[in-house]
Amino acid sequence: MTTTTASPRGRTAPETPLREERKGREGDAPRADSGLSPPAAAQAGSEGAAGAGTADAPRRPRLAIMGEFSAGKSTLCNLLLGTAPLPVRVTATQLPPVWLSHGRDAPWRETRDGEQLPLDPARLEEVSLEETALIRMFLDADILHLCDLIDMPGISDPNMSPEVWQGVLEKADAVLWCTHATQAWRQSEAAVWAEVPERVRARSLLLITRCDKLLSERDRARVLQRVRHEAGALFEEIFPISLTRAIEAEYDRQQWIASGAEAFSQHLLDLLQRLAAGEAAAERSTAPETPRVRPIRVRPARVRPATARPPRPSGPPAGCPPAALNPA
Ligand SMILES: Nc1nc2c(ncn2[C@@H]2O[C@H](COP(=O)(O)OP(=O)(O)OP(=O)(O)O)[C@@H](O)[C@H]2O)c(=O)[nH]1
Ligand SMILES: [Mg+2]
Repeated sequence: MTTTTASPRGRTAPETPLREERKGREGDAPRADSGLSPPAAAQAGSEGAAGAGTADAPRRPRLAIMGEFSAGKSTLCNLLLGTAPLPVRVTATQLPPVWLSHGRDAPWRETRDGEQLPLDPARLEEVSLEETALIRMFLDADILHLCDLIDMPGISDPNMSPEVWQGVLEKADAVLWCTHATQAWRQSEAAVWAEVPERVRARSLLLITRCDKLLSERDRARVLQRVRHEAGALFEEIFPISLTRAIEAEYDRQQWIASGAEAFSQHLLDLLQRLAAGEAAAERSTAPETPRVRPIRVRPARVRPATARPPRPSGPPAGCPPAALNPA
């Protein structure tokens, strides 16, 4: 992970990602590395704090990762990030929403009272659920050039009041919903999904995770058919995937494709470009000057330990999966 260790001072900020929609104007935004503490940078609308682009670009699309506990939400986030800053466990992690943006600022958490306090990323799981509404983290990850990722708590977590994730969801542009293959698309999931605004639902993706747990092709086909029947109309697209096999695949193209990651990541890239174009169009309708949308290319990403990330090679070796996400 590439966050810095500078500690922000605790303070109360009137404008935060959680409580106030960012207007998407970057002309007044200082750079994320401007030396402001993270809360101050957030108030000023820095790149890292608000998922914004450069001074002439609209803010980045925001993807919320949702689903039942242990559905693979954090595993998916780590796969997309190509590193592993988020804890992945068999049992529920019971973390508040974790909002990840591009940048190098130190992480912080926002209390339910709106106070922003410094946070030790190595002690993420010690964060008090009762007191904390949101965690903000900043990474120098390729995917975060294209979008912000928000790793949400499990929808049925009894310790997490729905208001917490509902407040964050209001800020999202689309959702990547993870559902366990072995118990896919339960009533509890459908009930929560019905509460999500149509604006978000229409461009969201459903991932049937843990497909490696379905042992026969026949079982996989059956589950996919049922989920398509029950939820096909509720999502833009549905993808069966094994997240663990996608992570293990690294540059093994055949395993990457077989895991389902290829089809999903190609669609995700397309979705992000459409979301970015939509943001740009919204900007054009209100701003006098036309903002630019960053062009993106496809290049592989791999999951590496958060603490020991080697330098990215200048180019992928022959035969690597051209599927994961990387900006130009
Ligand atoms: N076999 C298999 N295991 C998976 C897959 N995706 C995730 N897991 C495992 O499922 C467990 C839970 O994964 P997490 O990513 O922590 O799930 P989560 O949805 O973030 O869980 P909470 O944050 O607790 O709600 C971990 O042991 C993962 O390794 C998958 O595709 N296949
Ligand atoms: Mg998790």
